[in-house]
Amino acid sequence: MQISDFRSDTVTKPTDEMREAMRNAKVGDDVLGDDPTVKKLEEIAAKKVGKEAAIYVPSGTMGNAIAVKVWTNEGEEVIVEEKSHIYNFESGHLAFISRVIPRPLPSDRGVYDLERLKAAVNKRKDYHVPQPTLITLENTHNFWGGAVIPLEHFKEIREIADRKGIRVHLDGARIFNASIATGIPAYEYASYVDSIMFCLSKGLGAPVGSMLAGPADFIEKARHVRKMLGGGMRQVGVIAAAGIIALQKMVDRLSEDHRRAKTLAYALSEMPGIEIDPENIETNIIFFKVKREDLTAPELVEKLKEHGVLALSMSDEDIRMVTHKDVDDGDIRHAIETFKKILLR
Ligand code: TLP
Repeated sequence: MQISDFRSDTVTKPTDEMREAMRNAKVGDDVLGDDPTVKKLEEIAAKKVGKEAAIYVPSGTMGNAIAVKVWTNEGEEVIVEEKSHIYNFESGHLAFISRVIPRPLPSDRGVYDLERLKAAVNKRKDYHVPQPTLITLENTHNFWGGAVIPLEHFKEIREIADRKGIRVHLDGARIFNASIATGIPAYEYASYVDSIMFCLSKGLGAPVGSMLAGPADFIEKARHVRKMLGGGMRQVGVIAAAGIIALQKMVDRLSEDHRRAKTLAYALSEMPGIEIDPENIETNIIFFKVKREDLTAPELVEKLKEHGVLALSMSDEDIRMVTHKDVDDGDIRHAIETFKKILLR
């Protein structure tokens, strides 16, 4: 049976070129600072996003957790978007590791309401009141269906943060999807934030790892926190080698994933009992609602699976499908035909 896996872009397998680079990677003990492949990856990554330095971390979650830990003191407030990954889907590290108070704010597709944001930032200086010291942003925004945050919004947030002297951290797990969708280089988005985390192991196809980039002294502190969290790895050039290929060779092809997501979204918009606005699909993530008497989202996911189409149900009504390098036009046709079989009966 043909298996078409739309659960996430994290399911992508390393390319042959990556495996070859991994086999031949020059390695050393990275905790002692002498893995040349990791050093090279960190230099390339910092340059890509226009920051002084970068550090290789095992996961996006660890990258975000380190950033919050370095920028904040316990008891301070961190502003998060209410559907953001850092707030909802990272096992509560804001509270557990950094001991900060998340202040969730509503948004329009990941774009904060500026008045609400200003009010949250301009808190009364009073010893009763926890003070915000960090604003977080997510681009593209996962649970807003891969929405791209406009560059203009980055400028507005920078201004608000600067007026109060507070930091901005970008969860840019899929920053290159945003960049390919808009033509705006990743370093331009990153120029408005103090730190950025981005993933190598999602659409870019590397097997493991994310990068955290920012000012050199921030990255020095990040090295200490990474070690504390058990993220210091030894001959890790073996996987960093795949990360280098991810950054150098796998960015431009993301446009194919975006095209396929659009095709799938338009087809879904014509199915009975499926709610989706295909115009909103800007990158590689599709969320849609199942509004049928006879079928919940988890039940539909089960039926899809019987035909080899894998998707994730996110609630009783919501399904997420993600396109990536390991699903091609044939997989899109397979998915559309399967939806028809199930829904047009
Ligand atoms: N996202 C995963 C799941 O956790 C949902 C996925 O399949 O999309 N920021 C954003 C915006 C993310 O989407 C993710 C992972 C992370 C951070 C965390 O990255 P990892 O999984 O490497 O810890």
